[in-house]
Amino acid sequence: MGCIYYTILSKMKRYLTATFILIFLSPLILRAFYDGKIIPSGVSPFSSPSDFVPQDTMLYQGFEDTFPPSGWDTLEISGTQGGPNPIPWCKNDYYAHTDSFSATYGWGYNLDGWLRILSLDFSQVYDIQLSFWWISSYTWHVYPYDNGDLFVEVSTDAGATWDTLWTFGDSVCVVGSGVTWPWEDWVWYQSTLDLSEYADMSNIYIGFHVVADDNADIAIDDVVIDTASYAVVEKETETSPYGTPFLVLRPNPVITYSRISFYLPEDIYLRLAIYDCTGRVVRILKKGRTGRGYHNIIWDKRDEEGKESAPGVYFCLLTAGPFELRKKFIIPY
Ligand SMILES: [Ca+2]
Ligand SMILES: [Ca+2]
Repeated sequence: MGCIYYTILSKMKRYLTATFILIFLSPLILRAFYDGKIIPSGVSPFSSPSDFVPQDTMLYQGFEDTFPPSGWDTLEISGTQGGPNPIPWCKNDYYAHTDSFSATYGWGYNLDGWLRILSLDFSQVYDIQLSFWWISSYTWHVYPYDNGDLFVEVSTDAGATWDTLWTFGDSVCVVGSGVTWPWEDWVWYQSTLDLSEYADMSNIYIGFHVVADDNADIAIDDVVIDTASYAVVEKETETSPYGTPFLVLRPNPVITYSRISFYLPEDIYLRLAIYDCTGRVVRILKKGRTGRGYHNIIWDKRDEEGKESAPGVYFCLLTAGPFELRKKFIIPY
């Protein structure tokens, strides 16, 4: 009798064990063999999620707190103060556009002074817009005098060389009835500059640069950098319902190369890139305006330097306007 009970219990145990394996472990087993390759445990896609957090405003500065603000500096090449307001760039309450303070640069002689934003990281963003408010005197900077300018300049080599993107304008209008000047003395203006050409780059410097002699005070306030980012959405689309984009990567696992195919329902700005499992960009395959329809790109496992990518888990990410598509793939050992 005891023997029978033992046999039944033993069978039940085995049955229960098998049931346990089927119910609890099968999703894990299936997942492990997903894509035909065991995924190393503990590898989480995009282990640096902050790299991929959607970001609309990368920077806002109203000059209300510490000066220079954290991540900014001032650089005075030359200059002699002319009036009551100090040089170089500092925080003052004379000309605030919003709240109490702005960044100001007093008038003077032989002026060459910078207020710089240091080391901006545009490597994960696109559609970069810099906007800022500025105020000064048309009379002293343009007409009838032409005693100086404010420039906005951008450096991609940590301040060694600069591209001038903007100045507040030196065009002279005929002053008279019915003719307005391009800008007025001591009126706040907002200017917006497109910095999208610096997308995918890091360590970008932006300089507000005064070059002047016997000029007028200059102030800036409410500096904003707006971007669109390559936010990852949990979405993998294999099928191609017409009117929605899709992304396919075959073969996967990638042995020697893979063909990346995608469909765009409209003519759109896109970025197609390969990332490793830490979120690092391995290779940017395509960037720029791309026509509606089907596209194919062959990827040869190589990174930007031409080096073959190591075995592991990777992602192909397509960002196109409102669409973000992601494909996980593997380079096997
Ligand atoms: Ca302010
Ligand atoms: Ca000028």
